[in-house]
Amino acid sequence: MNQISRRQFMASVAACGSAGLLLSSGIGKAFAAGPSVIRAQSRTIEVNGRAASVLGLLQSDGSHGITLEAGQDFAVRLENALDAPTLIHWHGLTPPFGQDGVPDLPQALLAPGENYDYSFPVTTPGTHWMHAHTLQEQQLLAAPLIAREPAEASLDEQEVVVLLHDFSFKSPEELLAGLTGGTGMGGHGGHGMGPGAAMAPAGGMAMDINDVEYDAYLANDRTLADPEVFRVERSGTVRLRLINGATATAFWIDIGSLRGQAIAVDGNPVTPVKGSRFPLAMGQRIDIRLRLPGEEGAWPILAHREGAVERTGFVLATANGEVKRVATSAGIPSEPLDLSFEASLQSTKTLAGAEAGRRKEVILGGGMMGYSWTLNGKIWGSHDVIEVATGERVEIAMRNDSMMGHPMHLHGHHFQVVEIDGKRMQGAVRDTVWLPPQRAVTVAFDANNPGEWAFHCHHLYHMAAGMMTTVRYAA
Ligand SMILES: [Cu+2]
Repeated sequence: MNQISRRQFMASVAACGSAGLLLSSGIGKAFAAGPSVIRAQSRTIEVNGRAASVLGLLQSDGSHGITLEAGQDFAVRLENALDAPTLIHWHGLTPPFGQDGVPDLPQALLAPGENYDYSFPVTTPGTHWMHAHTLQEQQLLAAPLIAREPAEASLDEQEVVVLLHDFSFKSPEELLAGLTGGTGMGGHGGHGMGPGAAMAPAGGMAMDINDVEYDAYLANDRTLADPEVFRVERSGTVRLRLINGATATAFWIDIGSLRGQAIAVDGNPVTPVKGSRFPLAMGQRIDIRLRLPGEEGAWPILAHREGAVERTGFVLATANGEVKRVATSAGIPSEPLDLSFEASLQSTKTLAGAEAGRRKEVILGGGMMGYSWTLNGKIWGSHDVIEVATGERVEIAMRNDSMMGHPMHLHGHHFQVVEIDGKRMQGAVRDTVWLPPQRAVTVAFDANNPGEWAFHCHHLYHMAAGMMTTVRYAA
């Protein structure tokens, strides 16, 4: 299929109502005509047959999130149409300090009715996303942010963008209180050896996998009872751009019988890795290129909750492919996330060859008891700032001494995974890396974007319970 008919095909797919395909929304939109507007607003979706009042980040044409081309500036007016203060972080972009969207680092929350114009060059193309850096993230204040490489426009492949989430009819404040015992600190929230606990690794201690029980798991706001169906072509090529926007849930992505390969993580290209199951922690993204069979059919793409039976997903189906119902329970629990996929990754670009000028050790600690999570023994507020110097290559050597996995995210930079459990490597370039219990991962980054940048666990409640610090350097 040539490019023109591809575009026509995709346009017809869009016309059929696949709102999740962010087709051409914002592409090539003349920023000269002014910034794109993203409005933080409330909206209603249906979950498990009930109306759910959630939040969203919508453009005026109703599309969720934004797609733009690398090389263009990120020129976005954020409008707060909520009745509460908010601020949005551009996860995966590397704006100058001041436009990162983390409350008080340094920008203040926008009051209801307030706007802010963001403008900076997009230097890190790829599959990214935007989300509130507050408990509002749990209320689905999150959306795709896709920065396409211009060269990708000429590829004969269909793009499918899906944001995963975990959903509760409870408020995030209620969920947090359930974990902390309602005191902010202390208490145990009645967790114990529930469905998320157990599994005994080498040390024989119990490992905690999931600490929040949700009412549903969503893929583009939908469950498997009513999944989004993307119409695809026989023998076509599809690029999945998958975003784990869940606040407290890691997934295994399962592409079933299809043949696929991971081609990028957190927006950064990797040497393709074939597989049928790929781990995706909170905050992370994965691009998977799929080749569809030559016959009619329908293929569910599933996101299986780590260490549990629940799953969500969406369906790729040819024009006449029959879509069958997939149960929301897989019947048997999935494995906990591990580092075998991470260890197989090789970036197609490496950071500039400089030796690390500085190595900082960060111990991940804390636990379900008292629901306190720490970096180097400290919680946010009494944290030790990680001081580095402009221009140096910095390594952050993380070791997880806790019994729960943590997706660690550094703002303002992309880093390279250079060591797993003491073994040196030229691993993936990414912005969020998974630290399973009792494992060690070292990442390296170039200090080329001065400021004071959040560095934290991307499990929302771990962050809220203290698992955050900053990396700081002056220009
Ligand atoms: Cu964590």
